[in-house]
Amino acid sequence: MPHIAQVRGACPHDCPDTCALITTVADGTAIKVQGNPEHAHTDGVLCAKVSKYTERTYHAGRVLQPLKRSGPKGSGQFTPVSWDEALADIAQRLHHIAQHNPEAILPYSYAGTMGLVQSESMDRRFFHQLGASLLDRTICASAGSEALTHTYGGKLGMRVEFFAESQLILIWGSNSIASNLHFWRYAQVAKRNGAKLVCIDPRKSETADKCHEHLQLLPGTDAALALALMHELIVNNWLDHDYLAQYTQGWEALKARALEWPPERSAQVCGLTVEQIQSLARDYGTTKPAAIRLNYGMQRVRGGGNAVRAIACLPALIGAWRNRAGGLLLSSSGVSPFNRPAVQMPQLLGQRRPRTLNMSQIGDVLLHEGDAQFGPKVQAVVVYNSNPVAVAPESAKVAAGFAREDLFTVVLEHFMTDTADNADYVLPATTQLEHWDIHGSYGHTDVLLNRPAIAPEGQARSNGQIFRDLASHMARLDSAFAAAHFSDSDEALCRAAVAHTAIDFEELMERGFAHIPLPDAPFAEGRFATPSGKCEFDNPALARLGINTLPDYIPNYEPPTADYPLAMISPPARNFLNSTFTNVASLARMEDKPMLEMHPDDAALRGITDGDRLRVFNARGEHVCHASLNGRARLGLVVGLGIWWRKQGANGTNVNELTHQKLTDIGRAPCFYDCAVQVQRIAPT
Ligand SMILES: Nc1nc2c(c(=O)[nH]1)N[C@H]1C(S)=C(S)[C@@H](COP(=O)(O)OP(=O)(O)OC[C@H]3O[C@@H](n4cnc5c(=O)[nH]c(N)nc54)[C@H](O)[C@@H]3O)O[C@H]1N2
Ligand SMILES: Nc1nc2c(c(=O)[nH]1)N[C@H]1C(S)=C(S)[C@@H](COP(=O)(O)OP(=O)(O)OC[C@H]3O[C@@H](n4cnc5c(=O)[nH]c(N)nc54)[C@H](O)[C@@H]3O)O[C@H]1N2
Ligand code: SF4
Ligand SMILES: [Mo]
Repeated sequence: MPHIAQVRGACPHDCPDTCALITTVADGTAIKVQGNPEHAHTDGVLCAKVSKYTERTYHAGRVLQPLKRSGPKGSGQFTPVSWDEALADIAQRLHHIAQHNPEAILPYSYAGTMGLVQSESMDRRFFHQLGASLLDRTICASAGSEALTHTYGGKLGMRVEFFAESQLILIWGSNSIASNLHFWRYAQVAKRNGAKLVCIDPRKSETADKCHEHLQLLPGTDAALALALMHELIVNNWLDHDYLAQYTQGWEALKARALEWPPERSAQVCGLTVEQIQSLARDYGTTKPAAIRLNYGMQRVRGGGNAVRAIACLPALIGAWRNRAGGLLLSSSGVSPFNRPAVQMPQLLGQRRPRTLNMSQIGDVLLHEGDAQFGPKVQAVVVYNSNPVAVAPESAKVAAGFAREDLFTVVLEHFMTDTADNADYVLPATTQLEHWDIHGSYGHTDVLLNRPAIAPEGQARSNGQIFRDLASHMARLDSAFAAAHFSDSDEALCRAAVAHTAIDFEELMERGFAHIPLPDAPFAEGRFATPSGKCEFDNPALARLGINTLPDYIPNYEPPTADYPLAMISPPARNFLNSTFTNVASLARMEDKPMLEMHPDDAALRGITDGDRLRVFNARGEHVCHASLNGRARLGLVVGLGIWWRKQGANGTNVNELTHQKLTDIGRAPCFYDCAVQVQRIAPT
């Protein structure tokens, strides 16, 4: 009889759902990964991607031993080496650079795994001790998060489970079925109880298909829509005057701004009809409880921060916050109880104040020669939990940066991604089934513990272990790295994260999850986390940042032009998670190949039929893919679902060949969905 065990864990992916997992292990091999039925949000259900987790874990392409580059940069030629050889050499190289210029070393990481230990613990201690450049982690959510913080005082909002009790749900800039499945399950309960669902999205997404109404606005025009909704709430007096008077700041000023936006004006800007806007305003002004599931899809444009501020004001106008099933949810990560300073030890920087480099401009950063303002040229980059060559904007520059022969690059990875191809060393990392971690969530308000279900595959080591081992090699060159805090185990780091908080580690060990104690309706009686304690419609602090203190509509950087007449967005494909899973055969088959969704009229104008091979291009570059006339793109819009690896593309590029490195109004974030292109059919040869 095989020995069967069931191990509790957490999904590590960058997804608001943070599901609780149960892995079935037979004689040391993981045979099944399922949702934990005891965890209410997960409810025993996983998405298609993580249901296939064993296929990814035991994938033949896993990197299972340290690799050293043996050919030219980017040639993909590597030789296996021992851990000791790799770590000793890396420590030497980093130490050598750090002696003269620690800021010439740059860590580059994002949320390939969201666990606190494997994404922001021992790595931070290591780079703080070194004095390396700091990384501004802006690639996903900082426009929206900072905008929300400038309005509510934090990344706070409705509890996701209470959407089940709402009577009206605006699903705004979110393809929930694809990217927030467990929220969608609550919306379905509400729908069965008579709620109306409205989707606000330029693309007719899988979610739009299932909503009662769909407002297919032009990308980057959400602030104009929100201001017109306010206009209608004001002229029809669908306002909660008492809530406005007690719990908001700057109402008179916001009112004056909103009155500049009659629906006729917004309809023009948004590419909607006046009736659509009036009807949405009527629903929003007269239905209780009314809830907004705002998501990050609408903040990847120049005015993304202002748009989030405008939308975030809406619930206060109608007093929606009074009910636990009313209000808005963008991110719940502000309730995290984790003791990050204990885990990351910023004090290891001492008196040093290294520069901060923006990950969303990694192309320009790596190509910069260095000067007084920028500081030293980047000489070494250590990448983990991210695949910048595929996911960062304007990838021709990113690829050129990583191809620099004089850049020393270390990549901790599971697979030979586009980024790993450019490494000097690739270090094999464990997956979630092989290591400890602890997780908060940005879509619900529980904490989860992940225990290792199986032993590390091959010679893989956890990120935590790799930075501990690197520190122990550094200790031979610099005694500061011999300190005891460089030996804390991954499990000890999990414990330290919740020590002296409301979360009981023993409960996590037993059940795998714990609830953060919270009120049902966070802003029912104001109590915003802002300096004024109010919802800050008008936020004077923004003036110091050079930003309009009232939310405003800011047009896109790249409105369509004669040369590039089509707006391109590139939201996630349902069966991939950013560039993760694109190499898992069963999932890649479902997404088929890189596609560009087009409106049939835009296609006909260019002699394009469904399935044709296309050139999508602008002044920055060109991407070859295939036409999909599936009815999802509106007129004037094309949609390149992401994010394939560059090397999977027909001409060795992906959609980010076309995107630019300009930043959002608030939050210094990329503008992936603010991008104009032209499309041409490629004649079959
Ligand atoms: N299956 C799957 N799930 C994922 C991911 C994935 O890659 N695959 N990625 C994860 C990550 S990292 C994140 S950040 C989230 C992302 O998920 P979301 O926060 O939901 O954001 P996006 O998927 O970028 O975009 C969501 C929707 O916004 C629409 N949109 C684009 N531009 C605009 C606009 O200007 N206005 C409006 N109103 N809508 C617009 C897009 O068409 C898309 O349907 O999902 C996570 N979940
Ligand atoms: N055009 C366009 N570009 C986009 C977006 C878009 O919508 N359109 N979305 C943007 C968004 S929202 C985001 S969040 C970023 C995401 O960009 P990234 O954060 O780079 O996410 P992934 O592409 O999933 O790459 C994560 C990598 O981490 C690795 N990994 C996972 N777990 C571990 C681990 O435990 N250890 C180590 N060492 N490695 C691990 C995986 O194998 C994977 O290769 O992309 C952005 N790029
Ligand atoms: S990717 Fe999201 S929906 Fe899928 S298992 Fe992970 S947390 Fe759950
Ligand atoms: Mo993201």
